[in-house]
Amino acid sequence: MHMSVVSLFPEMVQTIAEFGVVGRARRRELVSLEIENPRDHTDDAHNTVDDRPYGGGPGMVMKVAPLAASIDALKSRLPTGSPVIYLSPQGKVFDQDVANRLAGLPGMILVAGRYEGVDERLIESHVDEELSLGDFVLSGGEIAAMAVIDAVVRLLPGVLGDDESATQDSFMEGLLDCPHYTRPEEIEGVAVPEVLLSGDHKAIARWRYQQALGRSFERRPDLLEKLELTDEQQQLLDEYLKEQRQ
Ligand code: 4H6
Repeated sequence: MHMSVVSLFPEMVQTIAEFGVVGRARRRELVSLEIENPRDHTDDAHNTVDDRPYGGGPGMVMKVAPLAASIDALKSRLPTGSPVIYLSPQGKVFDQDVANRLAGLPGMILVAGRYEGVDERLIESHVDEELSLGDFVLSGGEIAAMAVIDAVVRLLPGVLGDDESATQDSFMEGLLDCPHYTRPEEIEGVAVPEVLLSGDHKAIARWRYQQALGRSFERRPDLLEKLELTDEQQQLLDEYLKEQRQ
């Protein structure tokens, strides 16, 4: 897959993309990453990429021309069918379903905004999709773009080893994860749940699934509403809630 980012801080993007799962995927050439700096697409002496907002007010707005030239340059080098995605608080919410859809594409161009964002006409003329990580504000779009890259790259075939694949379990899909424990068996009087030491793989799988259901119900009821529980799932959840109350 061919990833690319338009950013005024290319070193920031480059550095994040050297580590962990994404860094390894790049070294194995499962993913390519190109970064385009709008400042390299200016023609004035000061390499101006921003200007004052029409209508007045504080802050600056990113100019169309350097961004458009950056996107056009990347488009000429990326496979057709690579959409331009702008990360902003005004976008549709990015979730695992969106990540799965993007993982099926040949590539993408992620546009990271700075200042107060970009001139709206750039969005109209050059952006295919506007995405948001959620209802919070970052100082720039780079970290949001890197979050999208990370979430998508880990879905690509061959990127995660068998050990790392979190959702081998189609069961657990759409639920919060169960709690995890490692050695030692006891820390300051707090023991690992007994079932995890039992060696009973069926009982362990049942407990983990019950924990996932219970925690989802308590912390993210919106996730359970999307699922529509079977009688068996409802029973497991009822048992979890009964045990919590004791
Ligand atoms: C576009 C427009 C994404 C990008 C404005 C980006 C949060 C998210 C940005 C801005 C982002 C998200 C500039 C607005 C700084 C606030 C960069 N913030 N901002 N939720 N910031 O995905 O001021």
